[in-house]
Amino acid sequence: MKKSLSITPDLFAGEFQDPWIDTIADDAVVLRHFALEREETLLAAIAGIAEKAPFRNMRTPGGHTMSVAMTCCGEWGWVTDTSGYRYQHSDPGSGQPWPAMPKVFRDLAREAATGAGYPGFEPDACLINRYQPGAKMGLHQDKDEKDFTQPIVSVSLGVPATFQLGGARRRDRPVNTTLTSGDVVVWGRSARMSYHGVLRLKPGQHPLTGELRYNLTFRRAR
Ligand code: MD6
Ligand code: FE
Repeated sequence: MKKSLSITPDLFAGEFQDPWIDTIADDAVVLRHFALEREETLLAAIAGIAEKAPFRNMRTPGGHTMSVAMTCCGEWGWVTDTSGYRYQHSDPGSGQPWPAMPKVFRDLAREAATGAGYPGFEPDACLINRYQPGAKMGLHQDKDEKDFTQPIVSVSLGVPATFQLGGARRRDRPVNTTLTSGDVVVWGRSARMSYHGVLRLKPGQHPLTGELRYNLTFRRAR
């Protein structure tokens, strides 16, 4: 806690906390600024992964090319092509196993999950999303995992984006929240199957990522 000079009463002692927690829905929280001190380390790790497994714009089963570029690390990588969505051990681009999940990633995911009430989270999959201005992620559910009792931990880096969190039905009206660099979303339990998406990225600048936004999504796939 900050020390205050005795001539000014410390009226606000304890009221300004960083990081802090915002609850955006039942069983869905944003740990604001939780990863802020690790931004540079995380971005360096992303660059290392992308050297081995480059970002690519994958195809959806419907035949569209996603505006968000993706790569993966960890035991399981999430992929999509015209035959569907799935988790697989290898990068379809190279045929090689996905790069290992860096310790800085695993530690962050576990600490964030613990902070949100999910101790013992051990992700085996990390999807890395890269948004350029204009990129977006339509409303979807994350349902390709095996065990829906496991939470999802999602880390935002770079340019801010508007995240939409709806309900269990696509038509449920979403709530919008702005995610800035270092914010970590953790959800599970009753929110685990909620529809969610990211609005078109607005032009912006971040000192470490330029015009880009990155998102790390940690999951237990199997
Ligand atoms: C993104 N996130 O923030 C996309 N999914 O770029 C997701 O699709 C997501 O943030 C499940 C849980 C948290 C998420
Ligand atoms: Fe998702």
